[in-house]
Amino acid sequence: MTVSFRSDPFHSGFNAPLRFEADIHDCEVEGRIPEELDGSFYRTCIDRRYPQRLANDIPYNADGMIDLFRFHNGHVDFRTRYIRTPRYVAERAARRALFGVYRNRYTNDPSVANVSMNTGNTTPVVHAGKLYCLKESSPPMLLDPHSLRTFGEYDFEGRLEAQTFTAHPKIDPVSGEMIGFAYEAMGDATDDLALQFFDPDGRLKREVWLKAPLASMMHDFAITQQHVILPTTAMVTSLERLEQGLNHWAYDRNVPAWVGILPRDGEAKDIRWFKGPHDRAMLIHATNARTEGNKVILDAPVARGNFNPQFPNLDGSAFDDEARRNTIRRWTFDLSKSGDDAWQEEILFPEIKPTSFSRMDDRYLTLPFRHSYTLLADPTLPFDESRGGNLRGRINNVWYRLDHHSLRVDRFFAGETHGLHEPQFVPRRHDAPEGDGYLIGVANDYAESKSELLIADAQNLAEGPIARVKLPFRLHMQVHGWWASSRDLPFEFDADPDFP
Ligand code: V55
Ligand code: FE
Repeated sequence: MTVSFRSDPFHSGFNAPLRFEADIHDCEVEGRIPEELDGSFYRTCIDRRYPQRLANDIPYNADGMIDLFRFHNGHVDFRTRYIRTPRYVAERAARRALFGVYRNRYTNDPSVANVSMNTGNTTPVVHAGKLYCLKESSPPMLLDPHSLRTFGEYDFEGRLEAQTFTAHPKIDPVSGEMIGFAYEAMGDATDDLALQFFDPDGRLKREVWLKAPLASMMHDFAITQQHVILPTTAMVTSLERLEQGLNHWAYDRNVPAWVGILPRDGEAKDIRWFKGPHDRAMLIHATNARTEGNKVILDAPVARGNFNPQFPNLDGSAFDDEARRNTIRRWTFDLSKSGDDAWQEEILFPEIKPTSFSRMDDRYLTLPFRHSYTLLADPTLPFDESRGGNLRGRINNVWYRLDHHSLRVDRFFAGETHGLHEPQFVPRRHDAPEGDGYLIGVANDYAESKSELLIADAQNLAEGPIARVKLPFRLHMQVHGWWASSRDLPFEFDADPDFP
């Protein structure tokens, strides 16, 4: 069987798989990289090693790759590696795809019936010196944070009982603890949830089991200093769907959005489920939350309906492009009112329709904060179609800094042949005030078919990039990124003999 991606419209053009691994010592740079940038920028990406086995598979099921941009003394080294998941290893040995459609074990080749479906393709997270590459349907993949070598699937020294682990665990910047959760925690279509609490040294010290009101996608959650917030979505599944060989999720417009709130030191009986209207509560990523007295306040981009055309509507209706668009909302849950399971909603930036990508200065997670950073498509900004192709209006081309106090908006435009991935905020120093630092992230240059990492002054986005790290090839599609400063993750910059 030959390897060909020709019949695959998604994995073509700029999104064609890389299928190679690279090390670049001392990347080419335009402009000047601030010496304050000292640390590691990781990004997990999708990059199919083999053409998909079945036509109804989706990009979320592609193999995971991890990129590392390592900053020190104004220089940057780059490295990328496939994540050696058990699935990757099995397919590499067979020289073909053995796994079928997204999160559906009934569509896999019988030879891999007992092999993990983990792709690790969603988020890189560094905690207590360990690098995890996460997929919400599996345990973490553990990697060496320097060489990017894969150690394997990781169950926290046997302490993780849940079968899954979120792609979006949270690190409490005050205590250094990590909190994670699992949905479908006892396997496909189960309504079991588990919360995991880690000490600052990365040890899983407590797992709390709960029941969800329904088995639904729960891609992200939020924490405050006192509470854990667990939003369900109307993306539903069932064993019948899976047995029929269908995609894991369908969007059910009739399901209410439930949001569970539990004290961080609570037990299963302490959870309180709030109920919102399904039709305006598709939360994929949370920005930040805090507890003020009896109130829990959550800011997040939220859409009205199905967020991704790769998941069908359960009632067979056509995908609604308008309903997928987010607005930034503030949800206030009043814990003092018993018997009232609704919450208050305020739309902070009614004119702005961002993607669900939403980041902030992570040192202020759980705390009062001012700015968030988001990725958008702004079709009114120029795009040079003669050089970049017919992508005008179809790509994310701008980062916004949103001021959640003054409602002011600042914009970063990458250029008229460029698209952008999720931005990453990096503080100027570990003790700099909130928002004082850099916004960094990868851009696609569609004219050159190459990628670059852009660096902006987060307090002066309109000025454009202050430096560009130029790669001599294009990179793959990022899902999420992560910054680990050299204080949190020390490294020896020039010690690795594997660099050319
Ligand atoms: C998301 C992404 C995933 C996934 C489930 O953006 C949800 C949401 C890249 O994989 O498996
Ligand atoms: Fe995500």
